[in-house]
Amino acid sequence: MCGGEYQQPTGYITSPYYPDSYPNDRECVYVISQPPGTRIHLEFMEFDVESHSDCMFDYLEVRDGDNENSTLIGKFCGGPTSIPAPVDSQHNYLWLRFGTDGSIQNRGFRLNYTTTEALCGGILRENFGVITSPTDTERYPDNAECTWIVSVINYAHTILYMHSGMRDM
Ligand SMILES: [Ca+2]
Repeated sequence: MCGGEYQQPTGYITSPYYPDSYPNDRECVYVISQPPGTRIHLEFMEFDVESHSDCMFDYLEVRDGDNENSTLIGKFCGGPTSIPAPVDSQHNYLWLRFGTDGSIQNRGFRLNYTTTEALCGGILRENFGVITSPTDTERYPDNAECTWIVSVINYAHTILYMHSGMRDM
C-alpha cells in the first residue's frame, strides 16, 4: 500500500509495509479529501524515518491543500524520539508525500486523522457547486473570515452571484 485518497471522516495512514521497514526508492502520495466545511487534524502516533538535517534522504512532506503546490506545513524526518507536532489543516484537504532514497530503511510512520466542522470556507473541486455565507440564525455572524478555493482542473471558472444581502459598512 503506497499512497491513496482518504475520504472517511477519521482514519489512519501508514508508510508501506508498516510496522515493518519501508522500501527503498519509493514515492507515495496520500490525499486526505474531505467535504467543504470541514478541517483535518493530524497526529503522528509513530514516526521513524531516516534522519538528515534537511531530510534529503527519506522524508514525509505535509501540505495544507489538495496538491503538490499547496502551502508547505512541514517536511519531516528523524524520530522515533522526536515525533512531529500535530497538524491542523486550514481547509478540507491535506496532501502528503512520503519519499525514500536507495539505502537505509527505517520503521516508518503511523498517522491518525480526525475531522472537525469549520465555520465556513473550503476547497471546492466539483465541476458545479454552491458557495453560501455562513449563517448564525438567519444572518451571517460577526467576525467571520471565510476563504473558498475553487480548484477545478482544466475548466474555466465561472462564478455567478445569485443573491447578495450584504451592505457596505
Ligand atoms: Ca533511506
